[in-house]
Amino acid sequence: MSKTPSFIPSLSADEIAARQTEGLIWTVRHAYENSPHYRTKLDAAGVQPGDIRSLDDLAKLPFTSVEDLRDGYPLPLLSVPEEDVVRIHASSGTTGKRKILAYTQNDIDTWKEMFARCYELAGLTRLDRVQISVGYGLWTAGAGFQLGCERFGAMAVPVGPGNLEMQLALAEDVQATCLCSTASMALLMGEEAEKRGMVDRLALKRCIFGAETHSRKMRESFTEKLGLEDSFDIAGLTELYGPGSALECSAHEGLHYWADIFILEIVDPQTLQPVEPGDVGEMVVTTLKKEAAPLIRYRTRDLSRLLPGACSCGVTMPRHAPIMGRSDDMIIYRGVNIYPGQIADVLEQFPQLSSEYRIFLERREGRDTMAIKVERKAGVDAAGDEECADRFAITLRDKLLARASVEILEPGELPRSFAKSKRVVDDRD
Ligand code: DLL
Repeated sequence: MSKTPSFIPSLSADEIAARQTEGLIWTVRHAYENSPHYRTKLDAAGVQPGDIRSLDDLAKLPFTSVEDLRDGYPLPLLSVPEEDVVRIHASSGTTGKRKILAYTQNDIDTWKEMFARCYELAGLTRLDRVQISVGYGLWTAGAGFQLGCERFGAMAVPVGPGNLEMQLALAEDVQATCLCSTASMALLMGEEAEKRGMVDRLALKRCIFGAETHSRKMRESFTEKLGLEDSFDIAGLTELYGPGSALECSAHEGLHYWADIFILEIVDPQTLQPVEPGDVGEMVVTTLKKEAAPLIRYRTRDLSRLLPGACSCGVTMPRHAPIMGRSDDMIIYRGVNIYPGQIADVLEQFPQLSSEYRIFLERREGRDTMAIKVERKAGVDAAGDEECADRFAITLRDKLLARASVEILEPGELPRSFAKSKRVVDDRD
């Protein structure tokens, strides 16, 4: 077998900075000259392409946000003639209109290289059999995992999500070694494999999972139920090609991101000023070679932090922490700001409960109420439910300063998802 080539460039910090400078200068000129939308924005901010000469000049540039994607819909930020567009992808978007993004062939090729690096970082070889159990079609997920897998040279098994019976039968028949899915889908597969007592017949060693936040508990649960050796959190968003912008390495000390393909800034979402190195803030990305729809200081709404210092795995690409959630996921409940992930954190303290939860918000007689539904783990005695629910509610009150009613359901009773789990049902106005 020919050796798997290395896709991950070993660049020093100076080399990365040089590529970022060159890419930034190119991107601003390209966007200014070819996108009426960017030209108007940059003119309004008093910035001309010639003003951008170094990475320090990034701060002069205006931010781009999801609102900018509405302008020019269905091909927002388009910066190439339409004949150069070879594909579009879309994501549902949290607020109303879907986000559609266009790609040139070079954009697809960049994405492909970026993703091949992810498979390499996750320790795959060309002999791996990669079961791709995320959505194909308009969503970037299936297309991204597939492109990267073929470029890397492993065997893609393009199943798509859903149909657990078929997923497991196929995983057994082809002896798939790597599962690519959301954390929710991996959990579903694990639960089903456990129910059928078939984990010993599976050959899955790794799972590359992403597209949503996950808790340690959720990861431990699917790792154990699927009999995995290791799992890797993968990040990405439609606006930035799709999945594959960053991946955890086997050291599990954060996600390496491809700093020669985009610049990542972390800013305070209120002041839009950079946070102190290592502090949590909103992830803002600027692409360095994206042609069809370049991003200039695009506000992703995702919250994370940079992890300074070198990684013990030896890869020189910088790292960010796992994505903690989206600023627009924040619930304001009786004047307190709560992120769904904080409920997951509380769950970590209750070994008798599963990783799953749902938050229900209602307004009754002018007052907000919050009900949290969690699940007992299989094999745990239901006699302890009442005491456990009381303790959960007290922990929530102490940690989040929020009063909620807590209900403990039977194992597996909460709805499961093949894609991204919906954790919050907000029925307030
Ligand atoms: O979810 C792309 C993707 C597919 C990534 C499969 C990884 C795996 P969108 O539908 O545009 O694209 O949603 C992007 O999902 O802004 C984050 O809020 C969230 N997200 C993506 N990856 C992670 C992750 C895909 N690893 C939005 N952890 C992003 C937490 C994630 N959240």
